[in-house]
Amino acid sequence: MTRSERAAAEGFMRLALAEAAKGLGRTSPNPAVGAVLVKDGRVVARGHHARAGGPHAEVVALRRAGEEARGADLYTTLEPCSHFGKTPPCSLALLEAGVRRVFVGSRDPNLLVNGRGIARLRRGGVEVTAGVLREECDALNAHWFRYITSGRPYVTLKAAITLDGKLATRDGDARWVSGEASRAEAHRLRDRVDAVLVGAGTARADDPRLTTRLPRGRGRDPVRVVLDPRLSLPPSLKLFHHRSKAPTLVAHLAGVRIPARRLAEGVQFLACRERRGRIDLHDLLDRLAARGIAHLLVEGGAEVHRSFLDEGLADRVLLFVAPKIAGGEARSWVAGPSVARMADALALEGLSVRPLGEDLLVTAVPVRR
Ligand code: AOF
Ligand code: ZN
Repeated sequence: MTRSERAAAEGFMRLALAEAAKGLGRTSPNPAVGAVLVKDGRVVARGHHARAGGPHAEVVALRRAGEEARGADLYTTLEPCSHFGKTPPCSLALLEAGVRRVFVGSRDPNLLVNGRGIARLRRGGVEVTAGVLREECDALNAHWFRYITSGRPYVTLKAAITLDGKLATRDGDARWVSGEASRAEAHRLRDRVDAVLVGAGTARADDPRLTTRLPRGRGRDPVRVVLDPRLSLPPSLKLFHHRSKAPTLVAHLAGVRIPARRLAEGVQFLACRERRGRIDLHDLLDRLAARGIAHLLVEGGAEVHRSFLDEGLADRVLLFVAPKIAGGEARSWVAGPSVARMADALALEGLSVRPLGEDLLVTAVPVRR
């Protein structure tokens, strides 16, 4: 490809990425995928994958294009599939429709596909260019790549903190640490993940709803998960009552008896294995994955963040840092004892920072040891 051809391909792939983003938080356990069909430099159809079990992005675009698809180029954020799953293979549909060239963003790591979609297209005489805006396409589905290759959800730890790393004041006051722009972003985040989790301490202290509140009632609620190992939380909490289409899952230790009256509340109970007196997070994540949860947002508190970090189960950390200093013995966002030597501190990489209103949004990835 010449430089100008690559620039043009990237332009169309950006449109496909925008299509794909429409599905974020709605397609699990499937990826968010977008596709654009182009003929003579003009977009003839767009499509995205809207929900698991529904038609794939490529097929949505093909249907919309009709006869116009013949001789057109397809730009898709993920390699077209080659398997008969809930729907027939997209690579065959593309061949039948007479698409001329295919531009692919991410390679599909799903063992059912994994290069076979591209190979099938090439065998059928279609020219395939792979890896167009690969980084952006991979980033859009980072959660799904983790899920499909390891069978456990991708975990994002989120906290709103002061400049000195505190979650709240000495008295536990946290209203509010971050500004309005950060809080709005936190709701956009809930809209895009499959589930949100908090520990019992946070559920008790903050009584959160964990729903998505976006302007004009847009957005959808994630599944709500609360860690309540011994079922000691009061049933009056909003989590257990506040109406949502999304269920609330109460993770508890296997063997703890569920009082009959609690079964009537409409929440679901998840019996988990015990590890050192606590809920075994590996077991919990397996159970969430089995329910099709590919992206889990952990919203605290400090003990829970600590446990996910200690277990090596945090894939990404998102910190909303507010220009405030709480000082003294107020709680840090990560509980537990400090390391003795700085050389032993938990290291993170891939640090990025962006301003959000008066705050900063800091993103980083824990280094795997
Ligand atoms: C999607 N949407 O747009 C594309 C996917 O069970 P199925 O038939 O829906 O197949 C799901 C797999 O298909 C998925 O894991 C991924 O490997 C591949 N591509 N999936 O849900 C799409 N293009
Ligand atoms: Zn497909």
